[in-house]
Amino acid sequence: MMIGVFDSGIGGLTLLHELTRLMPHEDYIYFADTDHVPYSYRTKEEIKGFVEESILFLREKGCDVIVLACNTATNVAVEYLREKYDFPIVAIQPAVKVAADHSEDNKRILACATPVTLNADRYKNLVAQLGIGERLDNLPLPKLVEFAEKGIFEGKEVEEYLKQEIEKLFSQEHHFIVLGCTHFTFYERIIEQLFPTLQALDGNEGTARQVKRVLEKEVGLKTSGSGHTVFYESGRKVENLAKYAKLLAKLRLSS
Ligand code: DGN
Repeated sequence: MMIGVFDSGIGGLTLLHELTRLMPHEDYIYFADTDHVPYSYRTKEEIKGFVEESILFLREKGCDVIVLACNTATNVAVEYLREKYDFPIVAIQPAVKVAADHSEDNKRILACATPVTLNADRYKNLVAQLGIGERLDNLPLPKLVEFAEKGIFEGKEVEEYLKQEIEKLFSQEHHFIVLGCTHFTFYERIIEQLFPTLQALDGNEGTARQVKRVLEKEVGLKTSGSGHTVFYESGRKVENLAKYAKLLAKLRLSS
């Protein structure tokens, strides 16, 4: 079984990590669209095109299922892609449902994502369906994607940015902070250290379980792989590939 995992850059490694924990014997191909990262300032039409091209590459490489490990891609492109293609596509989504299900009605939820995700109809419809609009605060944190892509995972600059942005909306009524961008998971510990009353939630574990369900139901999960992961990035580049393998290994060591 070959599982294709897509993100604009390194963020999807945090979901790939969950996938390999849950299904260690499957094979994975990770694709990072580093020619176009960050997606935060791109138009919806541009993002749709980038994501489509990337997932077709993963299909050509033999992936049985495609995982959008990019909330921005999900919110802009997943409907379009599912209408056009009949292979299974599992897509991550900001974990606002988990936050809603596990918090009391008088508690507020802070949801962080890219501006594209927070402005997308798909995300707004999800919030409306859950009926949590009144107790939800949305906070775009696009600079975290840029920090992560530059390999800056800690330090004064990151802490100051997080403090300044989160303090704009933070109150003692907030219980959960939703990390609605896969790049943000790298900063989970720092956020919880800076704001000890906040509990961070991301969609990685839930999405990994969903991939397993889809494989079992639609493709037939056979643990015949060797647990191997291959990395690719757009533009036929290779310069970041060693970095991805190292980061994935680091995530494994720290969990
Ligand atoms: N990792 C992407 C997400 O989950 O939204 C961020 C993409 C970006 O390029 N801004």
